[in-house]
Amino acid sequence: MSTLSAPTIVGGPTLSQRRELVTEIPGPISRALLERKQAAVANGVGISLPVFTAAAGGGILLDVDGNSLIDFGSGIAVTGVGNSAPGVVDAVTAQAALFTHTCFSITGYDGYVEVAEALNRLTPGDHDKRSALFNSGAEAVENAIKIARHYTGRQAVVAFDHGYHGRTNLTMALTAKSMPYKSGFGPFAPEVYRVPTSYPFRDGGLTGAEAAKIAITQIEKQIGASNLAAMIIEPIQGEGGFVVPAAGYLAALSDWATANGVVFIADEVQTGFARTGDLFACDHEGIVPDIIVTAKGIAGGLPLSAITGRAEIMDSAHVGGLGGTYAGNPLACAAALASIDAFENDGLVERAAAIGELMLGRLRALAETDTRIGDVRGRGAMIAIELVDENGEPDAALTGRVASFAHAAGVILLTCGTYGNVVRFLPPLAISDELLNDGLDVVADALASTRSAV
Ligand code: PLZ
Repeated sequence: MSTLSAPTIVGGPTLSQRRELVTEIPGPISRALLERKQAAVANGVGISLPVFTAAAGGGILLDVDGNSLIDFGSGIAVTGVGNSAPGVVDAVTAQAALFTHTCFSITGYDGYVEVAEALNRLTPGDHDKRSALFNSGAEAVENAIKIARHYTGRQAVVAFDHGYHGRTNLTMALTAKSMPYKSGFGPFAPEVYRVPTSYPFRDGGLTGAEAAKIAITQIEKQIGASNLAAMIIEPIQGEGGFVVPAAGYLAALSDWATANGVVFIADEVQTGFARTGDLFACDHEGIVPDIIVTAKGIAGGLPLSAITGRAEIMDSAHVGGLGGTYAGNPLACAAALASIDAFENDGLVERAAAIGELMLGRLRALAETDTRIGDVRGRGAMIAIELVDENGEPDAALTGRVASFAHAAGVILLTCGTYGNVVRFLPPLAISDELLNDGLDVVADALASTRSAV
């Protein structure tokens, strides 16, 4: 069971930390807004749970109809410190009153430098580091690849089966799954290659060393190590299904990369900043990437991303080669500094680990009596169940029904996975045990209800 209680940061307006439905989901005001959305917003921009937000904080999202929903998504692993966390709100408000923008490449400001210093200090490894800031995860990934190519003078990049790195042109090429991310949006960037990964539930239980050997052999034979600028991998795959690789897999890849002059890039956009019960997922296995990509959890909901890496690699790009109008925006930097303060001083890493224990315990107990839960996995506050049919095949339809049941009952539940059959849990670290348990009760009810329905 969870040992640590939720931190006192509740966040946002003082919201009652209780699930409560006062209308059907979505309620009438959300439905009216949805109609306006359909008339005004491009069709490709979907909403998986079509309620509109009035406020959010702690483990609760209050919708415009007055429903209090349990937040098991954190806006896809973003609001780890809480939504509208008071420290973040204060820092952003104070910064907004001073100046909102200069463009860091025109005139500097200390917030940007302070975030870079914090990242250099906190990311894995004691070597000399440099950081650069951007807006989105995809933009940071693009820049990591740019720098790796510039530094190595090589062009090829390796990504992995089930990987997700974004929706821009280069990152679509790096992302594995076609629908909905890539289909019809090509052609994609050249010199991107994909190799198998370690997926213990689906690869017959290969050891980390065995899975790494398969990937490395394919790289050596089909690309050639001397052509390879970088390999990019999520230490725990996010959109691909919360796939935790077998022990030793990441280390084997990273060692091979080092031996072959290949830049090893860890995409910690989803796993970073306490999410997995360590500050970074690489920390679990002592992996020290050449470049680490961070975003999402870094700034409590403000758009900020970063790359941090070995000084000699990061400094290889010429002055003026990196940048962007809004990259490292002062409001986002202020939010990041307040968030980083909370990660360091408010016990959030420990809280994430405790959330993981609670969730894993309850989900494993459910799996004991329900063979449709093929796998329970994850670390810290990044946990998932993979749902399968009687033949062990991915059951995306069941997964959709479980999510819909939860939504109707007032729990924001996300799905993921190459096969669309993974239910994932990404609660804010400010959530209480009571809400966690209540939300998991709903998931248990959802599974029970789908069992009785034919
Ligand atoms: N790398 C590992 O998880 C974003 C995608 C949401 P951006 N994942 C959520 C969606 O449907 O668009 C992500 C990630 C990893 C990169 C990214 C990209 O980050 O900030 O969405 O560009």
